Amino acid sequence: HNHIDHADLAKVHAAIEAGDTHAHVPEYQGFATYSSDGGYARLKDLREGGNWEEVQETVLSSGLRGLGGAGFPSGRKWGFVRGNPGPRYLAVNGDEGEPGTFKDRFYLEREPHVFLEGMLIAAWAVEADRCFIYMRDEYPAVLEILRREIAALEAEGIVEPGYIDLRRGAGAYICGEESAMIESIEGKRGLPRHRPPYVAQVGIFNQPTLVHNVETLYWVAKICREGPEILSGIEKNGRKGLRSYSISGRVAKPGVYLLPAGSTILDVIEAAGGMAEGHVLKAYQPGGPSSGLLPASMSDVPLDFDTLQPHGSFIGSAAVVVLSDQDRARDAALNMLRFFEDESCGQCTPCRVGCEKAVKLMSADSWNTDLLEELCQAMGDASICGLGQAAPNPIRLMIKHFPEEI
Ligand code: L3W
Ligand code: SF4
Repeated sequence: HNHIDHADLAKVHAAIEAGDTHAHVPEYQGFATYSSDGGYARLKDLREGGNWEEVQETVLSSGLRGLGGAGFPSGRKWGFVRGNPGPRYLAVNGDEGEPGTFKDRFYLEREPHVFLEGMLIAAWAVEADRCFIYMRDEYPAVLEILRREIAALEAEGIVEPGYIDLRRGAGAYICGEESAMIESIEGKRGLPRHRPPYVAQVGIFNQPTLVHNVETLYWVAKICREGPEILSGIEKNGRKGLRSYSISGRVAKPGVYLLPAGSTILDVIEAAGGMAEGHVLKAYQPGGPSSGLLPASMSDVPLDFDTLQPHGSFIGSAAVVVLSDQDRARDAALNMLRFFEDESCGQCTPCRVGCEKAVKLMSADSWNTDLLEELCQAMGDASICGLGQAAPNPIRLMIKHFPEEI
């Protein structure tokens, strides 16, 4: 992990093109190192006389989209939240619960202040009265780092004591769904709300709330310090920007790899040191279990927002899991549905009962595909939130691509 100067965009891009995918990330950076490297100067400038609409325009022109999974244009959210009367809040979704996703942890353990500065810039832009960081309790090191570094910000007078409220999740996947997270922050059981109203209008304690994923805010700081070109200036296979792929499974070197957003599964595997010895690519999960499994024959699709939808999948949080000739796709798909069955909040019938029925039907030697298709339709059409709506994806993709296994 070589340290590369933050301002030196050309070097970062050249390093990435040369395959040094971690080059831009220095070793752990505490407050002293970050601030001596120019950290928080941008925030101070903005607070002293910046124009939030100019910053919003910069973020929009970078092409930054929500990196928790849904890919909503980040800058547009600022306008929605600003459009509603205060007090307004900012909530950071750090409940990185998607199986296979560990990119937020990667950045928080190395560059916590890039994320924190991005959060404070966004909070400044929407005039947030308070910031809540909802952090996964399964990341004890991250919690310790954040406690320490938030205390440093308070000691340095960058934020008032208590302005940043660090909250711990308790291990429920559904609390990563933004409205369930808000319920949890309010001290209630994490049940997703119906939308509309969107959280930008009615969020924490019914106030307008800006919700961003950790990595999204990390890039807000990078964009504000180095310019929108850090994302918009890189292009591959007709796609612009960068993606932090969390890659695991049958590869030689699992980890987080920052690659151009137009990368294919073959590029991602190559970055991860190739396939594990003795394994041949059979299938891959492109973006969390809700994205299901795609066959090796689909290895030329750019793994980006919008490119996988026509194939019944999506990139989500870019959690890539690689399966080999030594795995059965049906076992992995069944495991995905078991996960959804466990994690369904139980609030609505199509998801609560649908996941359970799907697990039973998928456990049969031979699948009743007509019944499964009917079940998928009901779950997709009638579930309240993304968990139940996307749970059918692994089933449908199995029927389409791996009929010989089912
Ligand atoms: C105001 C409108 N705001 C949309 C906002 C909305 C939210 C964002 C996206 O995530 C994804 C799924 C998987 N006025 C608005 C508006 N918004 N229209 O934009 O909203 P939405 O509904 O498209 O998606 P979502 O429910 O936020 C669903 C992914 O999440 N997923 C991932 C889970 C786990 C992780 C992790 O561990 N990091 O992400 C699971 O399914 O890709 O597409 O802020 O309020 N008109
Ligand atoms: Fe809960 Fe599932 Fe309904 Fe979402 S779809 S509200 S997780 S029961």
